[in-house]
Amino acid sequence: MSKVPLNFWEIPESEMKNRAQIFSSHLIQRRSVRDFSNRPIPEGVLEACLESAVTAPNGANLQPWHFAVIRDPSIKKAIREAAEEEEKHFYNSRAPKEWLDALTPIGTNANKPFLEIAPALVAIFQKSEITFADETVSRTYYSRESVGIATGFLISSLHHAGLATLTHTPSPMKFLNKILRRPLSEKPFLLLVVGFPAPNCQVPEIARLPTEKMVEFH
Ligand code: IYR
Repeated sequence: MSKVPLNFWEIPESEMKNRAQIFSSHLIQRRSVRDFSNRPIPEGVLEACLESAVTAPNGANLQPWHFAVIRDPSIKKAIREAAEEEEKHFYNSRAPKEWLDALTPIGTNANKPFLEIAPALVAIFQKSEITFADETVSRTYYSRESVGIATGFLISSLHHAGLATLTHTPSPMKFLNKILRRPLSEKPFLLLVVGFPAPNCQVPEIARLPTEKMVEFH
């Protein structure tokens, strides 16, 4: 394989810690939002954030992801109806009691009005195979890790751009293949709800563990 020089973005050492702290002080403000406004997303913002998402490191550079952006109200409605159907089963029978107990402080239930109210949903698919331009097919590698990292990039970019998100995972999510006409070789990974919070939006009062409880240095 031919190689090209790395275009490394050198930051003066005296600025590095400050930059890291500014970044974390902004990321710390991110919260999952469940009460969305129908305020439209300014043009080009979501598109630019998707440009960031697809830069994620990924297995063998096969880029094993597909992002379906849904703004059409009739498709959002179909997704809400299908998701609520699955969620009803989850909350009424499928979820073990410990799981429901863990969710009590968050206050979630089977109603998902935000799937219709928020201006955009991004359905993220994990590809098990890739078809190249010459129509040959390759399996993908580390696709779950790759898609997870790309989703993290997307969530961070959207937050940085001034938008709120919710990582929504109705289970199972097969209905997304049907509604969005994606092949079965693509597994729905996550449904990201994107928009502005509703005026006076409230979020659960949660505490994050002290960082030193989760990080160690050797
Ligand atoms: N998918 C369900 C349940 C749910 C699960 C977890 I883990 C959460 O952090 C939040 C909700 C729902 O969306 O309601």
